[in-house]
Amino acid sequence: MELTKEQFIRDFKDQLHRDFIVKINESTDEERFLALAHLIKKYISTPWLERRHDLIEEDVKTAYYFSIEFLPGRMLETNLLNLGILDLVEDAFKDVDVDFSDVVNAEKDMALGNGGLGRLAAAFMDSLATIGAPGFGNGIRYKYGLFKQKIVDGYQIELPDAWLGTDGNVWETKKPHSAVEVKIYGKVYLYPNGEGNFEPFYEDPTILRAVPYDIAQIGFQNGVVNNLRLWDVEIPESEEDKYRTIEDRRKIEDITNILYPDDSSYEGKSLRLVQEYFMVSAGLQTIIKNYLKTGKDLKDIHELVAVHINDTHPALAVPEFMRILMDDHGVVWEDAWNSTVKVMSYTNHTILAEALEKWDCNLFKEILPRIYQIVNEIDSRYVEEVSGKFPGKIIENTRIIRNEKIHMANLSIIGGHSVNGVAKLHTDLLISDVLNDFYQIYPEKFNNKTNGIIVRRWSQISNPLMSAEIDKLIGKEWRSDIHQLKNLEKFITDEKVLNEFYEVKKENKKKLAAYVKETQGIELNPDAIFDVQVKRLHAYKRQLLNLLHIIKLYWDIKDNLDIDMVPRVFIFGAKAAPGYRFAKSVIKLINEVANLVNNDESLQDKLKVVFLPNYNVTLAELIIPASDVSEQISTAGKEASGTSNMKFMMNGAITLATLDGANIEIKDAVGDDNIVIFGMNTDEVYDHYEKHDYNARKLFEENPTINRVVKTFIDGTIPNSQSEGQEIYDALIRHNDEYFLLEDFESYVNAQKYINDIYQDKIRWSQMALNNIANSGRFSADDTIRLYAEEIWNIKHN
Ligand code: 26Y
Repeated sequence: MELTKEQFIRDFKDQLHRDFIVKINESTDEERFLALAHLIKKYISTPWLERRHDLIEEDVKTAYYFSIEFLPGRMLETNLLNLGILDLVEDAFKDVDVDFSDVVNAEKDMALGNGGLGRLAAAFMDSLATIGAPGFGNGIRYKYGLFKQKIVDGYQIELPDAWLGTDGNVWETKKPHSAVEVKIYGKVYLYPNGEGNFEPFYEDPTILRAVPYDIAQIGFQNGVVNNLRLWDVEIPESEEDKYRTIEDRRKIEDITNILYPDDSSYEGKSLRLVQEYFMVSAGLQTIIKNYLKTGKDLKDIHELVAVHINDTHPALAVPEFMRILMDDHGVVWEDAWNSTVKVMSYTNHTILAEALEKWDCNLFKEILPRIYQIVNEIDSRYVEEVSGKFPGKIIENTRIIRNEKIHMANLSIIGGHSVNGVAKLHTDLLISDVLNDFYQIYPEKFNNKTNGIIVRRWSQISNPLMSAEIDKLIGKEWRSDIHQLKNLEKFITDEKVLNEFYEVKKENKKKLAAYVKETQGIELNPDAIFDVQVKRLHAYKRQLLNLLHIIKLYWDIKDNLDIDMVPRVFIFGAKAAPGYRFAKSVIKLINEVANLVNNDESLQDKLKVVFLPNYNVTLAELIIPASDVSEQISTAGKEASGTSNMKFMMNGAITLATLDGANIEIKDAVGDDNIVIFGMNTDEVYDHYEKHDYNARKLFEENPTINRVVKTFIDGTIPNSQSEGQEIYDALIRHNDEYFLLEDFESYVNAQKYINDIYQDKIRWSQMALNNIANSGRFSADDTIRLYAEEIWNIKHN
């Protein structure tokens, strides 16, 4: 946008004056942040308002991305950058003597998501706007985001994340005039209406008012402003007298109160089902209402509307779309179904069986009586359609209702025209294994869309030093055309350049070290290798394998205090689902090993272990630019894609990885010499499953290193962790090590040894790092979303 620094300073002072009646030098950072956010909203209000009107008037097909999670983190810098005024504002703040980074830090991290899936949804919002595509988000305005993690005596403690405070979120705008009603519970009776359809009659339903809050999604320097719509629940005025006690009211308010803190382990909690339906119903009613404003026929709605189901949580979009078309607008089943399938598409984000959503029929029927009828009908018609054409077993495995449960993935696949995985390997596994039965029936529905990241956030915003260095070498065009990073390859043998990148990394390490010193009181040596694993804590992600190796290093040093090794700092960040016992025990053990190691002077700082509490997007922006080694060590075949792997790569960290998820594509991008791969591949893992021949105890008994390391958990070496240590020992030895840590251990140790060796060759290491940066452009979410736009949604973009 066109703006001079002087004009901005005037606008900003006016805004502060109007909002808080305060002069700039007397204002707090929070006041400055709020005024700046308000000013941004003012700058974009016109294109934001016009966007939806234009799309409706011009009959432009629009995609609606439904997700139960959105994880944008902080939005101030992204918004300024995308408006094209980040540098100008920073400069202006210098002129008026305000520290811009303090203003940035006054923003709370918006964490309406657990991890990868939520972050991806937020990234896609940015990318949709950036490629100028008509794509809007639909989600829930949780009062409490993902819990805040504290560590007390080594244990994870969860505190509520009251991110909305008392004044709400500055970026949002409440739109009461767009509220709609959503019905749940009660009974429903159908009366034939004589036109081939039924008229439903609801007895005693609970009626909810769904109120949208909109958040602008600003495209990167292109004038486009899309919308993310988050729904909140209220009691409708007409129903007020039904809710007389605080308790009664709370039951309703609870619906949008909390984000479920589970990631990849499904629990059939009725409130979650209500959340899912609430969001989907409110969103779809609005979409259909807006479509009708075009004056077009409902049976052609698929020509202007695409609805995306981000994992199965919004899968009720399928029957709800049917319901609205049929019950509210009299469309007959066949036409409604034809449109629904063309409108809907679905992304699968996991192959872990425990994360596949299934709802108990009785619970489902009680909460969503009309939707249950429709799902039943979809199921019977599906069975009828495929029977005789496919083996009974395939039909049984793919139908929606089985063993008194509703299978949400099956509903999403049958009810849509597209199913995609999130990395090549993941999609291959869906096709060959997890969803193979569906692949037999609908091969044409399957496609891959490898995940991507917002490259601007993970370079320009979070790593300004590196970005300035890149500018110096290849000019600034890469900031808007990320593929130009490839031009950095020219410098791969230029020692001066390599040294400069090395120094940039060191500066970033010092910044992180200062934060660690301040928050944890632990001193870190910036010449050590910063070896980082940050992600949700889950057995399949194998933080425990990392810890086993740390314990091995501990014994190596204790055995030989003069050992020749590059000092190593292991950094962890990970939240565990509050009910996930094993994950919490791993956190406790990481913290107790940290205690043991960091306080043992005989190790001479060769080894340090840091667990950084409350890992979130904001902390990632500090940690990732300071990392040398990116730990991506999941059991092969388990991590659908991973996205932090891409962020680390972009910041010149070397990936230490199994051949899992997008790690494989990173390897293809950088070449075998610029990544460190170890461990079993997926075929070898599957082989163990088939042959049932894995024997962890044997490895434990026969390999002396493994033996010593594993025994460390139960022999009293690690302080204050007897029961957790026992639990981990049991998981590995008595329960046969479900994720094959012990089988991959040796290979991992060797890979780590290799890292130690090459790090000593500063030039070689820096070449690897530079190669990673130069090839990271291929993981831009802008490109990913272009493929969604072209191959799934059929929407226009620039
Ligand atoms: C049903 C409920 C328990 C549930 C809640 C959250 C199930 C799954 C999830 C979240 C899954 C998730 O975050 N999956 C991750 O998605 C990323 C984006 O595609 C992938 O990169 C990552 O590998 C995958 O674990």
